[in-house]
Amino acid sequence: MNASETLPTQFNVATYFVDRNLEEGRASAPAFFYEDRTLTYGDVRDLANRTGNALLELGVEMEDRVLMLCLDAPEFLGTFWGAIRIGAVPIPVNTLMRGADYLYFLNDSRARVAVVSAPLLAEAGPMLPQATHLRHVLVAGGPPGAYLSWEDRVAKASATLAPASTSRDDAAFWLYSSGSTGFPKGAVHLHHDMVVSTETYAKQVLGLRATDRVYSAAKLFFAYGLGNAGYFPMGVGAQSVLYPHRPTPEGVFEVISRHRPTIFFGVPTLYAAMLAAKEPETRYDLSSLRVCVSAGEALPAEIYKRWRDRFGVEIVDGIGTTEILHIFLSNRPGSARPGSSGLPVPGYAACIVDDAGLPVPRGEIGNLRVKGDSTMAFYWNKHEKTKETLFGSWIQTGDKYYQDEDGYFWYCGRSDDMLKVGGIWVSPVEVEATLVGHPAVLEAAVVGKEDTDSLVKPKAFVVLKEPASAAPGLADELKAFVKDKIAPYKYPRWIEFVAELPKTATGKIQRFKLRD
Ligand code: 3UK
Repeated sequence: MNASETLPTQFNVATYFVDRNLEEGRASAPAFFYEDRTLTYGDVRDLANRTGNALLELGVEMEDRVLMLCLDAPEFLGTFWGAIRIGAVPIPVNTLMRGADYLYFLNDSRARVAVVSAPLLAEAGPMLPQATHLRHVLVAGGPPGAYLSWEDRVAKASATLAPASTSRDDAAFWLYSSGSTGFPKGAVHLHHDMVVSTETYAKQVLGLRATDRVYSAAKLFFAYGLGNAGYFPMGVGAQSVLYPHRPTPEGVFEVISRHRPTIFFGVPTLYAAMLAAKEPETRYDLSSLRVCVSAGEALPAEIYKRWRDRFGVEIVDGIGTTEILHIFLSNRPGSARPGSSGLPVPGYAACIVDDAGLPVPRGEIGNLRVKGDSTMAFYWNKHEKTKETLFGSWIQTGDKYYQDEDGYFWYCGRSDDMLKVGGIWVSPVEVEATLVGHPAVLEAAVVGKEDTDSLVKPKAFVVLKEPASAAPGLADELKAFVKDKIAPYKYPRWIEFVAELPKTATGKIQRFKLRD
């Protein structure tokens, strides 16, 4: 699908996802369930317009960035759509990160305004005064402290707001993506991108329609969750369940039983943890589900089979990236090939190339390249990374794949050292650098190791400064040390003490030698 053939040149994507629902008569139809509240499509429109006006009153102009450190809550919806409506550029960021990460996002994006959910102020608060371009902070859902109250500002602002005259190719929002080395990269997405993902994957693979009710365990700040629970349902007038808490297996089972969604979106690690829960089928009712979706990392065939046998519903695995916005290779409900990533989503093309960019023979492993009109325009301020990633209409994902004789795509690992842990990026380099900050550690190397569910978790090989006098319990101390210093989900689940690390002649750690 090419947006230039279907969308007008002047196009504000907030009208497509917000206003169209009202034009189609859904003003009082439920759109979001949040805690004990129901937000109708009319409520969402008002929330977006009021937030947009509140941002305008703070001096936010077209193209200004607005950083969003938001839980899955009304402030996310209001800020995301309100900012887009005025032609500003919202940047939802991962709420599981640390203060230093937030300072980087603020300064790299030069955000003028930040909207922060109150519970996240404890981590981000100390960094806010150091952000060079930040003028105002709005705090939602709790005491604003030294900052402005999002609720106050939004309540006082007008609910009438004409959309800014953006073009379909203006920047609409950014999403940050981590790499193995260097700082995260801001993927710049345009006004037409969300339309493309909705018209292709959501409608043509999932068959999403107004009678669906979705629940995504992956939060809205991930590209995956943003589509699943944010703009996909709005694209068809469906309903979405927002859950601002940590998606533990029990919590997720409870949400599904209580809200009875028709589609559930998870990641393989969560499906494995839900399968390990104690007799969930006797305590929870999953009968509302017509399909489950998995992405973020490859879904092992074993988990697919166990889930289907246990709950009688299929998990449809598909691969997406932050840069392509959503899923571009996917299995189809009813005809999955377990363990594979399926076939290209209608509207996308995929090919496998060697390191020179030439197609490899069918069945051989190579680099995955994808063509589709939801792909980012570029990485903000990262020209070299952009050139290494985009090739005209094609983007190289960094994944190794092969295609079988029937055309199905099979994931074979990354071409860099990056790990996907519970569907979230972990850079071995960052974990190693953190471990080396501990006084007992001389050197460290981090690689992915499969757990009992065939899902990858970080494992650290550590060389100690004084191995002979290592304290008992040092491995646990090192795990706690990493959890305390960087985002906790990155900590090594196993630590093995070794006398030395395998290295190249130039002293570079050979992680591949540690992988088995
Ligand atoms: C890996 C997969 C095998 C792969 C995402 C759905 O995960 C998403 O985006 P990210 O930018 O990560 C992208 C990378 O994750 N990956 C994702 N899904 C699969 N590997 N099988 C899969 N099914 O390495 C890819 O390059 O965090 C997922 C929708 C939108 C997304 N952004």
